[in-house]
Order: sequence, then structure tokens, then C-alpha cells
Amino acid sequence: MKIQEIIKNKIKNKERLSFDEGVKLFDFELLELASLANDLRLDRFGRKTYYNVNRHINPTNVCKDVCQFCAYSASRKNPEQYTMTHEEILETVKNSVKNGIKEVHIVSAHNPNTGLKYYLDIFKKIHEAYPHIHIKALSAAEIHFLSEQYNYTYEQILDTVIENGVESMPGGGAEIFDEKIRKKICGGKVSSDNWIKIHRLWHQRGKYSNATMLFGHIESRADRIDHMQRLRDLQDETGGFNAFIPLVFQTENNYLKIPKALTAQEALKTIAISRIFLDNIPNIKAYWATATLNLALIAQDFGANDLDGTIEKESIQSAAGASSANGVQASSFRALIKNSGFIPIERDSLYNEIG
Ligand code: V47
Repeated sequence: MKIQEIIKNKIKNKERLSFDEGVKLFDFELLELASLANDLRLDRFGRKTYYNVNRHINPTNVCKDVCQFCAYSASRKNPEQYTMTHEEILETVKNSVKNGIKEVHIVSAHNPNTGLKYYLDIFKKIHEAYPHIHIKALSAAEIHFLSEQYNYTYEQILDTVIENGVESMPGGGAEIFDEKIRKKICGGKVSSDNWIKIHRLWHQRGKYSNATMLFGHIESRADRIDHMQRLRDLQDETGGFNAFIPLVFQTENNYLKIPKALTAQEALKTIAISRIFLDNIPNIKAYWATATLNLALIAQDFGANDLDGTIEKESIQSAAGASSANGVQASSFRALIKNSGFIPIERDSLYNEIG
């Protein structure tokens, strides 16, 4: 039997694919991959597509690290430094609560000047003022930064952020786990092993997190599968990942100088492959801020069952060229999902269905 037939049969029988088989998936025809990924999606979710009503807040762009792909952090490409006061953050949350948000997603650059209390007090104040709002905050890269900067163990930082009201961990900072590529694109930040370790510790505390993968820069297809395999291994151990989020690299205003953005075809292939290869992570999120809304809607036919949320304001990807600065109205989100032939389901941050 031809290797593609063997792989196809394995997928249909829900058998786990090896690393080599994962890499071979990239040689499949796009629509064949779509159909295989879509069958898996239909099995689990039918035609439901999840979204949430959320607000992204990025309290500061001052960063001690220099990641080659980043257009958001100040002091290099972006000279406009800012650090929001707690009053400004609370005012933002207040306005968003009026708009019906259920979640705040708070991630920042690695600002060495604020002190740990600055971060902890943000969460505490939001939690006290709005106990019903789910706080998803601090990527593993930030946990690593805070631990090094203020000389605490990962465990101590994680325990104190939980005490201050953080409920789940966003998936940022994973980038690409392959150490050679990682050294080139973000040498100074959390290592791959430590990213995994922090999520393991978080899951061991009974908490959930997401996992991202930044792709479409200098990584190879095999690097993407390696990245997914490391996540799949941790998920076997802990079961703590809610969602996998492949982030399409945005090419503007950064040091990587990638001449051409990834093709839509390659982005869709990667999304479909993540649905197939990551047999133990339930939700595949087509994050519209990097995929574009149009491609995210199409990705629903390529295994994605979640489109993230309304966001309201987005600073990281839009700094690098994405058209996501202003978010989307919940009603438009629902209409777009419906008009593309799927059933919009609002979810909470832990993937319970709201309506
Ligand atoms: O880790 C930075 C990425 C991430 C660029 O957990 C870029 O629900 C594309 O993690 N092109 C932060 N991406 C965003 C993030 C996230 C987003 C949405 C939902 C969740 C979740 C998490 O942004 C970073 C980095 O990989 N990023 N620069 C760029 N030029």
C-alpha cells in the first residue's frame, strides 16, 4: 500500500500518527487534508463553531527581550513606549463589561521597571471589581520573566497569580520549540523546555491553558510537527490544554525580514494537520487576528472549531501588519459563522457552551 493510503487509514481508524507520518501529511492534496480534518471535527463538534466575547488588554509594551519577529515591543521598531496605570486598565475593563465581555485576556511585554506587584495588583483589582469575569493572563514567557526578574521559583509565581485571581493561562510565548530556530528568532526568552515545564506546573494546579505555534517565518514543516509532538506529549501527561492556536506570522515592522507572507494554502494545510496530528487537544483555534477573518472562516472546513473572540482591541499582531486592531462585534461574528454554514456557539473561557 502507498504511504498516503496507510496514513489515511490510520486517520480514519483514529490511530495516532508518528512524527514522520505527520511530516508526510504536508504532501497530501489540500482538499484531501481538508476532508480528513473535517471528518474529525464533525465527529467531535458537528458544525458548531465556538467564539467568546472577550477583551484583549496589553498593559505595557516595554520589553527587556528582543524577539526578532516582534513588532509590538517598544524601544526598537516601535519608539512609542507605554505602561498603562491600574486606573486606565480598570476603566478599560469597566467599558468592556458594559459591552458584555466574559473574559479579559491580559498579556504584556517583559517590562523590568514595574515591579511584580504592578502585575499582581492588576489581577486582584479586576477580580475584586468583576468577580464574574474570567481572567486569562500571563503567558509562560511572562511567568519565566517574572521568576527571573524577581527571584522566585515558577511554582511561587504561579501560586501567587492564582491567589490574585488569574484563572487560566494564554498560549503565547511558545513560538517554535526547535532550539536552533528558537535561538535565531527569540534567543533571550523562555526556553522550550521551560515553556513546557511552566504549563505542566500550571496543569498540576488543576488549571487549564492554551498552546500557540508561530509559523510561516524561518521554520520548516518538520519543525511544526516537532512543535506539535512536544505539545501532544505534555497533553498525554496532564490533559490541561484546552486549545491549540496556530499563529500565522505577520511580516511587517520586525527584524526577521521574511519577504513573502505565508500562502493561504500553507496556513490551511497547517491548521488541518494540527487537527489530525493533535489527537488529544480538543479545540483547534483559527485565530482570526493572524489568519484574517476570511481565512479563519474557511478554516472551519479545515478542522478548526473555534475562532477566538471579539477581542475589542488588539496590539501585538496589528503592530506587525494584521488588520485586527479594532476587534469584531459579537453580532457580526455570529452572522459570519452562520453565513459560512456553521452554528455559532458562544463559549466561556473553559469551553462551556453559553448559547
Ligand atoms: O507568543 C508576535 C505572537 C503571541 C507576531 O491563548 C506574532 O487564547 C504573528 O499568544 N506575527 C501572543 N504573531 C498572542 C497569543 C494569543 C493570541 C490569541 C489567543 C491566545 C490564547 C493567545 O503573538 C506571541 C507571538 O507568537 N506574535 N509577533 C507576528 N509578527
